[in-house]
Amino acid sequence: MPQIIAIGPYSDRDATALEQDFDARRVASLAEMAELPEAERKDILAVAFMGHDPFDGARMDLLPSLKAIANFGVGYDAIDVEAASSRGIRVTNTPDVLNDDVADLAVAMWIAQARDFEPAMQHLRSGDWGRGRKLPLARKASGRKVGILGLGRIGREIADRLAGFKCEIHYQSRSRKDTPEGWTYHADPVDLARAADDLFVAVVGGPQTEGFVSAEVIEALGPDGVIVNISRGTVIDEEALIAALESGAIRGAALDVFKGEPQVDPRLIGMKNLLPLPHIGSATAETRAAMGELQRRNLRAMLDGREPETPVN
Ligand code: 8YV
Repeated sequence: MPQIIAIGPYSDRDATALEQDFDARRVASLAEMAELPEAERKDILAVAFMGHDPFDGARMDLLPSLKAIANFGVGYDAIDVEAASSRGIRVTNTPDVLNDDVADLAVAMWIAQARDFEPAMQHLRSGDWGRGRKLPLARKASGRKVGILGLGRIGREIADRLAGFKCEIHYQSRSRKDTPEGWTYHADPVDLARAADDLFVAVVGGPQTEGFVSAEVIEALGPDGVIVNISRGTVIDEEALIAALESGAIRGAALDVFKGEPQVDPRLIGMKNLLPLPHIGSATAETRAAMGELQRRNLRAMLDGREPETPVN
């Protein structure tokens, strides 16, 4: 019976490596794992997990021999780590290897919003440019006051890039960080939004940050502000964001993540002042390869009884 199970939509490369190196059985989702007969679940020692469906205590209990969960991703908000710890299950994630990609994407989305990429492309594709029609002017990106919510590994990479765009850097974090001179710390997210022209959401997901970007934060940003979210959909009060985008209380938003994704609120999909992307922050061949390798090194270490490289608990 299999001892390793790989759960999630792995690339061919990662699927092959998991099958060859670990003799892993593969299933598409936690729901599919739950459907396996007990005889095929009871000896499973480790899960290579990829996805965002809740991996809670009840699902862990379906795998009574489980000792390790190696998550494919830096964010592990889908995994109930407390439930894992109380069952003696080790959890690992894949930090750092994706910082560049996620920060690149955040900055790209911010520029695309400021410079109105979508209407500009539409202007060309529709033939309006060729017909000599006028395109309204966009807005400058460089030199803005930017607020980074969460100056962790990814938030820091975003801030470093924006400093190169001559931006004034403001940030909010649980504690003041060691930063270059001139970066301004704000203890409160509303104060951060008030001080910033645009807001980048880079805090971790999970219950402790749910709705952190509240109606008050969104309003404090003001009618020229853009919100960029590369973290988790749960961090933003999506109802408040939809209301602000509809009323023009903010200029726009660029979201790579959504509440309840991959289902996206249909009101968001149709909005002209929203740039939506289907959670592609880490989705480059190079970074996904590095994430897969780190996941497998963690998995191997846990199976061998060694300390994994990037433990969560
Ligand atoms: C996902 C992510 O891991 O690392 C994270 O936290 O959200 C992404 O990189 C990826 O979408 C696979 O689920």
